[in-house]
Amino acid sequence: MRKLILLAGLAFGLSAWAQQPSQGYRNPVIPGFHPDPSVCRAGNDFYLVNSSFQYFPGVPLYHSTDLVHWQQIGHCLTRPSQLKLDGASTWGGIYAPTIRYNDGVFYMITTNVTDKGNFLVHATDPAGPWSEPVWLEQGGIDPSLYFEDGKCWLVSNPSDAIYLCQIDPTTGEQLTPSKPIWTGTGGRYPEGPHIYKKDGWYYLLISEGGTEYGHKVTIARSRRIDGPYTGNPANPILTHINQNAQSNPIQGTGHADLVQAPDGSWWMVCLAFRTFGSQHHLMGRETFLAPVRWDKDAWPVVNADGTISLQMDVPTLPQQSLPARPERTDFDTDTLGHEWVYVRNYHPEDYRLKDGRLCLRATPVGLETTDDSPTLVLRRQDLPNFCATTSLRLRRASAGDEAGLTVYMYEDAHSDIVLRRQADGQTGVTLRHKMGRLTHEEPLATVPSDSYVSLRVEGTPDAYAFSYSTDGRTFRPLGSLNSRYLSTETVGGFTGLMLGLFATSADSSSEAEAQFDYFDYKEAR
Ligand code: 6LW
Repeated sequence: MRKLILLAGLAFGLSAWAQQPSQGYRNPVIPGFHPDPSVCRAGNDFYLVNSSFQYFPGVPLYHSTDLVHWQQIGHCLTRPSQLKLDGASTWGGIYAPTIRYNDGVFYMITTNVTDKGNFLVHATDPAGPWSEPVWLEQGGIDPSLYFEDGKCWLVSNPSDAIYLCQIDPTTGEQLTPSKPIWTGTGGRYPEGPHIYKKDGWYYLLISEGGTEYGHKVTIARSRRIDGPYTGNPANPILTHINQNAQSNPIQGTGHADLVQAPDGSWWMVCLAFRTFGSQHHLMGRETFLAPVRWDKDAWPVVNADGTISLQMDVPTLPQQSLPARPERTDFDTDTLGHEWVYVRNYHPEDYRLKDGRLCLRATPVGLETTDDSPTLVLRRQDLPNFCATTSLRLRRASAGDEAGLTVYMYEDAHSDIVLRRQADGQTGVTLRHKMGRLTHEEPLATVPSDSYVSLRVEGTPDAYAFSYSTDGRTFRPLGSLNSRYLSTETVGGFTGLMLGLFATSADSSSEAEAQFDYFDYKEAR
């Protein structure tokens, strides 16, 4: 009997050991507005890029060794000669990029819908510098590259099909006619194609259904790169449009890319959005990770049932956590971190870091115009619950000059806490909401001119609450906004909410400058 108990104990112990909780991870792996992820591997390192639309620099670039923890190492498009964003809005500028590594060279290919369409840049060091654009002939969006035997193939979607051609990636010259190779399984907008080769098959991964709630990932294969391609009978391989994901807070799963780790395991990165309460989302499309089972000669299976979750209890590569992000930006460095971006073709001369302050020159370009680039520097909202605070003063301001803190989706959708110089020399603080043709402003409160005033926004999935303080301790409420009014479901667009610091002048003769002492951004619970 004792032996039996011992044996049973051993069996229990062994099975508990076999079911050791894996390291697991949380999705999204890159939170906040990070759509259209594409990933490649070089040795033990993974690199990932996202689309960036109207923002400069363009195409954020991340590095990881475990696919779970990603650190931004820069952007691919950092010079005006690589990125023209005249008039670009949330539907303009840079669409889905692809990153590939071949023979010691990194390639990033993308579309600037506001410029001449598809182009690639290349670099030997992914941290840059990246080359000048090499413009390509084949149109459509979501270009991707596939390299084999010294040849370089390009796929994109010039019409409602995926087209393939061979190119010279150095000159951009198209070497073969564009050929349609697959239209997908009938979902609208077949897009986001990537080609991989495995077990003698060419696999063509695409997305269909549009980048909203009906999004899905499908796959086809062929023995020849130019087809004919046969769809997987089990398509879609990832979607949340089905019953098994109807209550999942993650929706819109699509636009995926596959990568194989050094240990042979396969992984998928994709975009999706996190819905809150009444089915709205605020932080744009984010980057998610899923394990993929891909047996020899078989079709790939994403996370067993083609859905993903916030908490992923699966084995991962050995995880390397990153240092915690500082909550305070003191502006005591020579340059801003990679997380800060500008809108359109920005004017570097309007931004100065000096004596621990970020100084913004007020110009007559308002936040609501697409004609030019306002003095506005932003970072992504990547926490559902946060508190952001800044402290600023207006210098040399005339009547109507203003500066402040904005919760910004794009020029037609933002809420701003504004510090404004009045005609009588006093300074007012107010809250202004801009929703398309509707502008609403709360009554002004008066604050001391020339001294620092703290402005704060606290965000939850339901509301943004705005307040100010003249002593940095006691905050007085200015008002709040139901977050739904700034959500993608309400205002549309391809981007997500950003937190921005801005300065605008009433006329071009103004010499006003806003001096920001710090920017705090912390998780609130
Ligand atoms: C992108 C397309 C898409 O180019 O949305 O989600 C477009 N997929 O593939 C803009 O991000």
